[in-house]
Amino acid sequence: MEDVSIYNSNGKRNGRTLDHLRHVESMATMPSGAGKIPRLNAVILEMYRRSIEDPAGFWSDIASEFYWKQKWGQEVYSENTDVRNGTISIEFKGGITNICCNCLDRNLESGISDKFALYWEGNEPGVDGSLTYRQLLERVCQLANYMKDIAVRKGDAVVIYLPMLMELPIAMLACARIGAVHSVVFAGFSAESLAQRIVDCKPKVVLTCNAVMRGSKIIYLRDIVDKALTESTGNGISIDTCLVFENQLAMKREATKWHEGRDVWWQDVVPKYPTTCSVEWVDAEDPLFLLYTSGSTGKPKGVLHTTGGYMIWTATTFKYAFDYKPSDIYWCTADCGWITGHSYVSYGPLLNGATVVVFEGAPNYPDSGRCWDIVDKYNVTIFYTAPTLYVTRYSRKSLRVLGSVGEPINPSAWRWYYNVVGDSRCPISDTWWQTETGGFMITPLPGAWPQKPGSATFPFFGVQPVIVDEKGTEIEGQCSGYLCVKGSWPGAFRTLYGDHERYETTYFKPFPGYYFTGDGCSRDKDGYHWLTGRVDDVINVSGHRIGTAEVESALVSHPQCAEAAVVGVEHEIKGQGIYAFVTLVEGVPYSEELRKSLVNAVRNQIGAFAAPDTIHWAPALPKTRSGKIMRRILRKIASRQLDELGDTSTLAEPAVVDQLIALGNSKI
Ligand code: 6R9
Repeated sequence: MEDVSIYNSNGKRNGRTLDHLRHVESMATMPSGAGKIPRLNAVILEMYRRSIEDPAGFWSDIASEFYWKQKWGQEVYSENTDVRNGTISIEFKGGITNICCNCLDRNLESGISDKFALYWEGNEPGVDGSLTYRQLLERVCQLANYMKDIAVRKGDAVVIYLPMLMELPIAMLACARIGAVHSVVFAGFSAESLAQRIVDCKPKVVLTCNAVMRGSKIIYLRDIVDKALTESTGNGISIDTCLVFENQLAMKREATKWHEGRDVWWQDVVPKYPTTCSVEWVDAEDPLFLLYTSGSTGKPKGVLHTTGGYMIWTATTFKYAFDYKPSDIYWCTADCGWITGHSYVSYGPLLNGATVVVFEGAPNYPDSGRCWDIVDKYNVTIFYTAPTLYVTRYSRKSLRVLGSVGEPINPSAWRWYYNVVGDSRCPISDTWWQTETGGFMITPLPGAWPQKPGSATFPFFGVQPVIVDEKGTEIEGQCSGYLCVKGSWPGAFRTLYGDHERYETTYFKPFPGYYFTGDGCSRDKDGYHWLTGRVDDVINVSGHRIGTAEVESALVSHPQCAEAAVVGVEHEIKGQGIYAFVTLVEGVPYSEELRKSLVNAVRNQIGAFAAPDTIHWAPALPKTRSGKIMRRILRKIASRQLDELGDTSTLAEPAVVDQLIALGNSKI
């Protein structure tokens, strides 16, 4: 291994040292418990080195394994000077391809047409289904043909509001096949949130189903869409077609409310279409999808991903971070309504020809052993979930690799996952990434280097994470600060839909020259990365990203709420819980009823998953003299770290703090 140098002659590239990997090299030559760490380390390190020193060559080689109608030009780079201060972005410029063709047609040609693409496990145990690669392609083509017939064209937006039925990945792939831009809205979002997204992206068609069972509860999705469409019409958006899948397990069509002329039963039209459909070839930089995510202001951001880079990124990260082998059975518990479901239920695994378990239900229904029953039933070998998933019981024999995502996993949870679930056999890939990054950014690669419980370890190929201080100066060695990324990577989002300025301000202005992640991070003496959570006003509840501003605006829309401030607090099960300080309109008394109605306002405007766990009545909020709410203090009060309130002297009315503490104690 001594022959492998991970540096160029001066140990630098473009002024950047590979210091954060220097120690890994030394570890690779160190005897470990199991003797020398395998040769793989050196191979991986060499790949990483090349990905940084020769990104064009590195990504071109990988991209060549995919189908391109026309190859990209000489350079995979493009100068994106206006946004990134000259930083290159990796775009496969000039390439023409289609991601659906790469997920399906290309894999079929490689001879896996009868391999299972999807195993579907319904809400009720015993209710299931499956599709081979060939069958999946046929379903996708039928829906694609239908959409073409109702004049959905390349570049048109399609909103998908579906639960985890097989029709959800089918719908995504069908859009991709015809060059339409899908925007999946998590089926837990309320009508108002759905309407907001519809108004923003103006889809040609909305795809949904009549209802779904979530645990023992029924949710009438079509009626939610109906309400959202009525609201959208009020905002000047008219949608001609709403395609409704009849989800018979939840509700028969006879019982479904209907908007004649607009609503169309999926089963009445789609199966009539041919099972082949030509591919719409798109430019590598043509948009693939929009996914709305929370930011630090009230309005959700339409994160836009394009085709070529995203395809290469999700495929490659999936393959390496999960050490994917063709015989694996892979299950990711995320819903396709979030980025994890886009990249690691649909695209990443299907691009690799993997067999994917799609689970409709809730992890604790009918009981908390459900997840492990599913692992056993399908012999799942790679299991990818959020640390807050409610899991008990014991190890499962089939498991080989475990993944974690969504929030920092604390060392004791890590050990539990490793020892109990993985039987101390399975490496854990703690994958740090974001909606914006398209795929994994910092993650262990199984077996490549020693793990540390709770650390996401090192960057994926091509990623250069940097930690900066308040002034934006890069800090070397052991340190903690703001996590940024230098340079670009293929899976990077390209803009915020309709608001490129916000894209620049949010991500590239805070620390000029870098992409700012919004996360805090520390690096230990061995160079391992430890994510410490968001440093902005975004909270992570059970792996769902929620902007405090969104919850606040839902609360203040309540006629009796004068002001609200929301912070995240540690929560045993959800990772973070939502803690809301609420000031009522003058003269309105506190009451349990009012508390409930405030929580309902959030449920109705965002969705049940964003409902506050605690409402803390606040006669007033602590503000600076310029009127800014001091969230730092509110966070301390919420987590009862009262001896850590810090300097309160800059407050306009310091007494407010004591009042809040007193009220918190009385637990109203
Ligand atoms: C993939 C996803 C992104 C935010 C991100 C960070 C947190 C995700 C993490 C993690 C620590 C991990 N996050 N993975 N924190 N360790 N392995 O979750 O995307 O919904 O956009 O959330 O989630 O705070 O900034 P998204």
